[in-house]
Amino acid sequence: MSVIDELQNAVETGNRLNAEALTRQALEAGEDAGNLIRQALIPAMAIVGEKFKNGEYFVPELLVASRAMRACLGILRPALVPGAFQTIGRVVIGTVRGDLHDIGKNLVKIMLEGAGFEVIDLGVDVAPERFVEAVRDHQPQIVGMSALLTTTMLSMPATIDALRTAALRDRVKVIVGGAPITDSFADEIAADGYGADAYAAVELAKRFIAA
Ligand code: B1M
Repeated sequence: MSVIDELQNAVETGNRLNAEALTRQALEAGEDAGNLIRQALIPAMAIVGEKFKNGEYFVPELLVASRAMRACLGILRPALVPGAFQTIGRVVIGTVRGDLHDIGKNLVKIMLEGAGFEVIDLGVDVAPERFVEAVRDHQPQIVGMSALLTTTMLSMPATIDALRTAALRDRVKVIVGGAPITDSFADEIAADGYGADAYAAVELAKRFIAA
């Protein structure tokens, strides 16, 4: 079994200590941090989701797998966010109201920081008013919203409305993402862009800053 397969398996089964050791081992062997995320960590969480859907896994298994994933991301982070850099723009990011999923959002945050953005992370379960307050306080060029539940994705238009009501909508570009989000949903709610993954989100953010 390759180290990638072993790492995927360790995260999938929630074996944090093994996952951490394999991540360090892979980095020491010269594996690229981004590849480890793409080829081992993200597929592991996709399988965990499938098993949960099929009734093979329950919430405790989701929790231990996500704990392992987060631990690996913590190890990979320095390799993805290299040293000091010139800040190219500011992003306020959060997982929307009612939603506690933050692994994807954290990945987007790390990749944005790696690309030179300053990121203000509002965390999870972020109410529309908190996004508005953060835009007032930090004056970002970009607001990023993440949602993983079909129920909470509706907090996205609510947040965009709140920005509009506060007369802040025109001052920021809004990027949305997360498993249930699609390009057409982004259009429907008049977001400025949809990131299918963390890499797409970074490309969009760079494009908005350059425009
Ligand atoms: Co939950 N969960 N969960 N969960 N969970 C899902 C989302 C689910 C699809 C599982 C399933 O049924 N197959 C399902 C949602 C069903 C639906 O809405 N249709 C579900 C459910 C039902 C629930 C609960 C309701 C379960 C319960 O309690 N009965 C509950 C809800 C809690 C809440 O939020 N209020 C719940 C709880 C949890 C845990 C807390 C146990 C845990 C989260 C831990 C954490 O995040 N700290 C958890 C997990 C781990 C998952 C799955 C298995 C994995 C999510 C994940 O981290 N994926 C998930 C199944 C799945 O998605 N396959 C599932 C890896 C991550 C890298 O991908 O977040 O999609 P993702 O991010 C991607 C892209 O989407 C994109 O970039 C990332 C990749 O590069 N992206 C963006 C994300 N945000 C972006 C923002 C952008 C751009 C791109 O721009 C700003």
